Amino acid sequence: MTLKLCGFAVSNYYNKLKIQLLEKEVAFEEDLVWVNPVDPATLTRSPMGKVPFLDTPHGCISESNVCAEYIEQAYPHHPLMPADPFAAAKVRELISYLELHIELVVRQLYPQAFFGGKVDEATQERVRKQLAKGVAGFAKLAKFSPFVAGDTFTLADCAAIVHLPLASIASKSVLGEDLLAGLPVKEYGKQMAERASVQKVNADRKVGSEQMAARYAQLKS
Ligand SMILES: N[C@@H](CCC(=O)N[C@@H](CS)C(=O)NCC(=O)O)C(=O)O
Repeated sequence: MTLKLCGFAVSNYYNKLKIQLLEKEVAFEEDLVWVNPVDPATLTRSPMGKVPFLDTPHGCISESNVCAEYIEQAYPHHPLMPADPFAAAKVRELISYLELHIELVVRQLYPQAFFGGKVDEATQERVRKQLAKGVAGFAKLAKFSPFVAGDTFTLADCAAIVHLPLASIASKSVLGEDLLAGLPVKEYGKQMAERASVQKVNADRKVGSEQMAARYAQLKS
């Protein structure tokens, strides 16, 4: 059985793993799994009903960072984690900052930024403060020289290229201010878009957005 990446192509966490698999040239299939609402059968594969998850010959694995570490260990060719323990910890640190202190914070704005909803003022103000703090912390660690962790493409780039542009767009559109403006998000995005893996993910995301819109229209009717 081939490794299956499960989820949908609009999800940033899904695309993080997809870029990793493409960069490492690991053979994989994609299994389209939606959330909101979650099919009860999905809970047997990903107990929190979240995507992405991996369906491996040994069973399913959820949580994208656990999946990413599994992929690195199970497919050690084209490593995206440094062999040196300290350097590897610095890559994990960058991913944690990106996800805990930027993505999870700004995610609270997504209903208004991307789904036609409204985020109340109190939430906006809370996000503004937390996001400013998270971005300042990440800025102290990120190198962008040219990659997030230094001169080598790592797992931190798989995360940064999917999370940073989204955070920047959501911040600008909901808070009226791009709190990531001090980071070279555009330049970095352009440079990463030269990679075949990122081009594929971006093209598939467009198709995925159309599928998602059609699905919501169907659910409403
Ligand atoms: N910590 C999770 C976050 C994944 C996540 O939030 N996925 C979103 C799609 S981008 C999802 O499944 N949302 C549905 C839900 O939270 O119920 C991971 O790293 O895999």
